[in-house]
Amino acid sequence: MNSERTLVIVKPDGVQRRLIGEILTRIERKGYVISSMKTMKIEKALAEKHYHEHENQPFYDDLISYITSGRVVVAVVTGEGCINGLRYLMGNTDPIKAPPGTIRGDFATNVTKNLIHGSDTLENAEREIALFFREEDLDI
Ligand code: DAT
Ligand code: MG
Repeated sequence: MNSERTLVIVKPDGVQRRLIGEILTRIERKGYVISSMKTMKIEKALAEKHYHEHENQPFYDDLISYITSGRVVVAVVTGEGCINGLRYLMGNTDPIKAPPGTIRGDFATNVTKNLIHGSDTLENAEREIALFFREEDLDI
């Protein structure tokens, strides 16, 4: 099985609640590698590109104002099957439906403040990684 890469964002409430370590520990414990990482505040234009597929959704404005509301951690995570594997670690988008043992199931109650982003497909992973990182900075 080929190694994959995916984009992870610890969202603003994850940073504010001091859950960066907890979340990254779970990703590493699973066996994935955090191969590039930075903290930043996402500007509105970048948030809109990242979430463009949701632009017609009723929750879009809340989503953009939330993801731009504070510092985040952005990371490229690599490993065998890590795109879907990370989605399992995250749990359902709505934390109420995310079982205990998942990041959202253990630490979140609110669908907007659901702590973590992980790419959902290979295409989106590559698209999102290119929004946040320069390829030459990943090639280490
Ligand atoms: P995910 O983050 O699990 O990939 P998504 O891509 O469908 O979920 O949606 C992106 C984000 O938008 C999600 O993390 C939180 C917000 N969101 C999704 N569905 C929502 C809803 N029904 N009400 C409010 N916010 C929602
Ligand atoms: Mg998504």
